[in-house]
Amino acid sequence: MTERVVHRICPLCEASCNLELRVEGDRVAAIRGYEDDVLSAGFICPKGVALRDLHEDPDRLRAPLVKRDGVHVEVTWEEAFAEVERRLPPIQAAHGRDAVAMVFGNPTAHKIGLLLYASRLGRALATRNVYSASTLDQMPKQLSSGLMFGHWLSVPVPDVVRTDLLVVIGANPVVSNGSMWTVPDFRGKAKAMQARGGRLVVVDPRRTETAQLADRHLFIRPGGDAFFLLGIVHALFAERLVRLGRIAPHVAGLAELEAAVAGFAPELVASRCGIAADDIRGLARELAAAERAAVYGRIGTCTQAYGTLASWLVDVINALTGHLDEPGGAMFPKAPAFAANTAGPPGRGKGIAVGRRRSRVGGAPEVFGELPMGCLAEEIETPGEGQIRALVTVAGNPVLSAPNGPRLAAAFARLDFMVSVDVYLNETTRHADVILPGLSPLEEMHYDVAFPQLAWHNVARVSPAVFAPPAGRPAEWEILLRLLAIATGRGARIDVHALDDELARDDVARVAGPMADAALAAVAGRRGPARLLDLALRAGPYGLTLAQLEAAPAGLDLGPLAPRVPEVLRTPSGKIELAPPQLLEDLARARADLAQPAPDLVIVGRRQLRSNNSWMHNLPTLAKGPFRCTALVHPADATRLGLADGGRARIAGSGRTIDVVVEVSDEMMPGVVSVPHGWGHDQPGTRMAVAAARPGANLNAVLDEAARDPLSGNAVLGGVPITMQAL
Ligand SMILES: Nc1nc2c(c(=O)[nH]1)N[C@H]1C(S)=C(S)[C@@H](COP(=O)(O)OP(=O)(O)OC[C@H]3O[C@@H](n4cnc5c(=O)[nH]c(N)nc54)[C@H](O)[C@@H]3O)O[C@H]1N2
Ligand SMILES: Nc1nc2c(c(=O)[nH]1)N[C@H]1C(S)=C(S)[C@@H](COP(=O)(O)OP(=O)(O)OC[C@H]3O[C@@H](n4cnc5c(=O)[nH]c(N)nc54)[C@H](O)[C@@H]3O)O[C@H]1N2
Ligand code: SF4
Ligand SMILES: [Mo]
Repeated sequence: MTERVVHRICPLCEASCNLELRVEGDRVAAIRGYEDDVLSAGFICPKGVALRDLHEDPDRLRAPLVKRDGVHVEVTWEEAFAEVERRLPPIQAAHGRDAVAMVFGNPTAHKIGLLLYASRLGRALATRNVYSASTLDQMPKQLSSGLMFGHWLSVPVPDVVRTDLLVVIGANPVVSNGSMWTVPDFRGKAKAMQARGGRLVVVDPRRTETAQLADRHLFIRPGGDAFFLLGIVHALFAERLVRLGRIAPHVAGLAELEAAVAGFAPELVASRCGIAADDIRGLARELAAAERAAVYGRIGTCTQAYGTLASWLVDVINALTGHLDEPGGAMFPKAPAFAANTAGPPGRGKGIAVGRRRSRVGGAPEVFGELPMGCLAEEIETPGEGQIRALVTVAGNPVLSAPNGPRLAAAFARLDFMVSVDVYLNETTRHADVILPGLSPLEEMHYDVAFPQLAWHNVARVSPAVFAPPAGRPAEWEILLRLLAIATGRGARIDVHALDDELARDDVARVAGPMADAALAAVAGRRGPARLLDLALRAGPYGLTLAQLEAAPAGLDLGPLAPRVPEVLRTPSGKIELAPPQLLEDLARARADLAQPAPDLVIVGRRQLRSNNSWMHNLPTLAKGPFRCTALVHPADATRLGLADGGRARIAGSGRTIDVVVEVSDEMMPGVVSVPHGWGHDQPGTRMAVAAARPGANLNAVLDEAARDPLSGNAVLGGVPITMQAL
């Protein structure tokens, strides 16, 4: 048997670790971290090891399924596409383009074929009904970054290897391995910071794994972040601690900002956020005094009613304390390809637009081309012009990942047609009439389109496929192109490679004009995502080629993060907008809410090392060990409510209930319960034997799909009032 060692970037989370695989014949014998990698330097987590389980999982779909008489049966690819062609175009013809909706899930962001080609399909469908995990996740951060810096992905990240003070709010990177921040081995980097005298401060309603590593942990009342951060901004102004430093000439709105935070002194916000005024002032002074410091906020600061305000204030504080765009502060990575903030004339741009259209039923504004996931069910259920009658899902499981999943499941069941590009028959895809499975990640090349734009260090890395795809199996980009051909009336039998040539030619002609032929000739011999990548690398800020990346399996080191203001900006003013009018207006909502008393009991989410949202509970190496879908309850709450450790309890919220196992823990802030999301694998008609053996409960069943941050449309997933009683 031939044995070989190959390298492959892990597609499972944003850390993007490069892994070393020992391969024997057509089997993976072992997986470990690749020590020479320029970004991840040997780091790996249990999910990376589980890539082998994923590759081998007998439940992972390898052939398309079509639902016949309520049961999913295997069919050929021709039959599957013929079924789509028989059913989708008539719905478009009878009811218009908006009658077909698209849902993109999290893995779309991790696979170049899905990301580049699902957006092609979305454009071709030309529907207003586009939904994604972004409005369950980071849309507030993208919106605040867009308003401040001019582009949706111009998001500053902590320069962790040079900072002396890192404040982490609503994130648990020791477990999640970082998000909107590509930072493999966060723990090692945090410890190195502490070893050189730096401090880690964590603000979280749970004493998380990251908080346990911290020099200081502050409990915060869920949903209180905007108030806490406003208190810091107020203190910075009131105590004359503001110093913009080098970016001063590039900043607009300082006076407006100072006026707008007038009513938010630390003493006034303290009870709303659950953090004492002295602690707020103390942190403001510490940040202002630190030579190098960065504030980082993540999903806890986004998935709440003031997500956009909180996301904005994080970067406002970085700017006011002289730490934005400075080494050791919050900096903008410079990606080798696909980054809008390296394209076009530097320093100024069109900025972003929101609300170009509104959702039909709820009137929610479009943000970054999408409508809030919380609007999807009502758009399917409500009759009238523009009602959704057909759905295309790509790598998404909203029945478990979106608030009020049960309502979504019922809505999916009444669609005229649903097609899912997905690798499992799960809680969402069981409603699909056709399921089209992609390849195993190990059978595809890999390049991270988004994450080099968010990485702790500038790098360029690509991985070739580890195994050749099985004969007759299309790649996901080919599946998506065939769907595109069906949706645009060109038929299921189209030559997808000719179509790909045509689309690539159109793209290049748009950006390269008369140089298009030369640009295409340079990448002749490439097709699909690899061609688009080669074109993007060549047009990128380092002028690289795909061949150069292929020749460097450990990656190309493009250097530490470097200051980019003003070149990175794409705002119409050419300035960093510290006080966007939409955000100042939204402060009125916060002001009116200042006196809101804390509910008796609220629920928040929790990520776990051996889990990945809703879809990796079927992999044996991850699923083994103690049952993890537990509700963490503070001892005082447990006593008050008569809950016993290990006992069962019923959680009621938003008019629905789930039953959970209680784990009494003083990690929790009193009055806050923590339950992981992505569980609830007890639906009939799914095919995930390992997950079904220990299904857990769906946290999102007790959350409210109508609760949103009105600016970004992002779902409120934390701080939701619940009641709990022993069973
Ligand atoms: N209450 C609560 N809810 C949450 C969160 C929370 O913190 N609390 N977090 C939210 C966040 S941040 C996110 S990102 C979402 C995630 O929610 P989703 O976007 O729904 O993503 P996953 O749950 O990861 O489900 C991934 C889907 O993609 C499929 N899949 C896996 N690999 C592939 C592949 O290679 N190709 C294809 N085509 N399909 C694949 C899986 O089978 C599954 O159906 O959940 C959100 N929901
Ligand atoms: N192992 C593992 N890794 C993952 C994932 C996974 O499911 N498993 N999911 C991936 C995905 S899709 C994402 S988006 C990232 C997310 O990455 P992180 O943002 O690091 O996500 P969490 O670990 O959920 O951390 C969120 C923290 O916010 C806290 N919190 C809840 N409500 C509030 C609040 O109102 N204010 C504050 N300040 N804190 C609050 C929670 O207690 C929790 O500790 O992780 C990714 N990585
Ligand atoms: S940290 Fe993320 S990228 Fe790294 S091995 Fe684990 S899942 Fe894969
Ligand atoms: Mo996410």
